[in-house]
Amino acid sequence: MKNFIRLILLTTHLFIASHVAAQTITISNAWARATVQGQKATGAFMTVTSKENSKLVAASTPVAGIVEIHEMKMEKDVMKMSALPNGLDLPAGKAVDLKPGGFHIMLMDLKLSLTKDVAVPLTLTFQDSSGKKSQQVVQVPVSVQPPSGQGVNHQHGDHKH
Ligand SMILES: [Cu+2]
Repeated sequence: MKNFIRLILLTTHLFIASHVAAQTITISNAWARATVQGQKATGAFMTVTSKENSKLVAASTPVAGIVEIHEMKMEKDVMKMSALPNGLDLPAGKAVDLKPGGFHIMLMDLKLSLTKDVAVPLTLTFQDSSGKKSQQVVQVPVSVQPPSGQGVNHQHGDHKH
């Protein structure tokens, strides 16, 4: 009986801890681009707002062998993308957009095709200014087009893989 009560307390504690983390960092408009058969990589996009200075330092999902946080930018008229070695800065209170043509979460070594209307669980690891890490799991819907209201004018951002 004692163990049972302890288990309840522990579960409650975990619940509160994850609830606090969810309030500090808000994720909206998440989506991942659908893939065709044989395609090994795609991008996931979202808007991330942190109440305190924080960083997105890592991401993972069971559907991809490698997940990296990427930046895409023009370099001498050529679109280039590269991994952010120190993660993505999330300044306090600022909505940071991950969208086609800009920052994105790169899913590589895909284990299966991402067909539209399924959702992919994505675990995001954040690090606050004191170095403390926290994780948040987001269910990312797979879509062919960005959801309405996000990045619709950025069609040039398609990845060439
Ligand atoms: Cu990329």
